[in-house]
Amino acid sequence: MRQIDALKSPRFTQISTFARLPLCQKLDEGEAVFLGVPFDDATTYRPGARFGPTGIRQGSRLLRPYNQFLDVYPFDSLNVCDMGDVNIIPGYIEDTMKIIEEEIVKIRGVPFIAGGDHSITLPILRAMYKKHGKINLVHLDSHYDFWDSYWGKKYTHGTWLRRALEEGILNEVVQMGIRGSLYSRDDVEDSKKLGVKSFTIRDLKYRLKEVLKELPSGKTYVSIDIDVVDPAFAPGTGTPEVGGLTSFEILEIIRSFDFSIIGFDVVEVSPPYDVSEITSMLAANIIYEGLSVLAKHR
Ligand SMILES: [Mn+2]
Repeated sequence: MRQIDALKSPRFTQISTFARLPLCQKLDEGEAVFLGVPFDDATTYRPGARFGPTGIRQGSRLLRPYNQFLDVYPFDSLNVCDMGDVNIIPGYIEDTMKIIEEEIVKIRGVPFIAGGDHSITLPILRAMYKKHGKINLVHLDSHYDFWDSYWGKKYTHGTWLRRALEEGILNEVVQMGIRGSLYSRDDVEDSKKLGVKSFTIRDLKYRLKEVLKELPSGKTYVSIDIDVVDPAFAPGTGTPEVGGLTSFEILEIIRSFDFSIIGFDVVEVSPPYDVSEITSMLAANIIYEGLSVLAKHR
């Protein structure tokens, strides 16, 4: 009779950590760590991204140790563990940003962060700057996110990139996947004024190889708004835009990354708007590919 080793079989009901990995025991554990930032008070449309870390952990249960496309065992080779969630303060954006920055500075491993809305990327970048000096940013999103303010307020999920540029913490910035209706033609002009290399969804769909040649080398932070993916493949998000990447396309783009990843986030996953965990599973797989790229290139 065949015996089943309960400890070796996948425990699909255990949902407490990313990919069923161990919880980190110390701040300096792991060459890469998973970290949740469950903050969504800076959203302008649908909320719910505060449940992103939980959803992504749940969507990660089926991840297996070996990545056949990059030929790496990311969890083993990076000794990945789950650091838990940052203790944010609901309703207090600036206090929460301070906490996020302080917490991330303390962590030794490369952080792979599950949002949360996109406002969390600003304090993460501040922490990266403290650790590494000026860094490059690769930003996948359907939105520019460099608007100056919303309702006269400087900190929202659509203004973090403008703030980071003003603070002088970024070197090269490449964003891709931009689409959807805009407030005005000025939005397009602003990317040139701000020195951001912006590629639209058409650039990605019609001439991806050329675009990928424009990516920076050296220390680079990757920020992925799940809404860069088409709502057909990622419905659980706060500000969906139709006509986006497929799930296959985004995984292939990440697999092609050929730079040194110093941090990585996937934001704007909103499980209350998700269907059959489709968005959470994709986000978990995006993080898996990011970990695999780090494992391959270190
Ligand atoms: Mn977006």
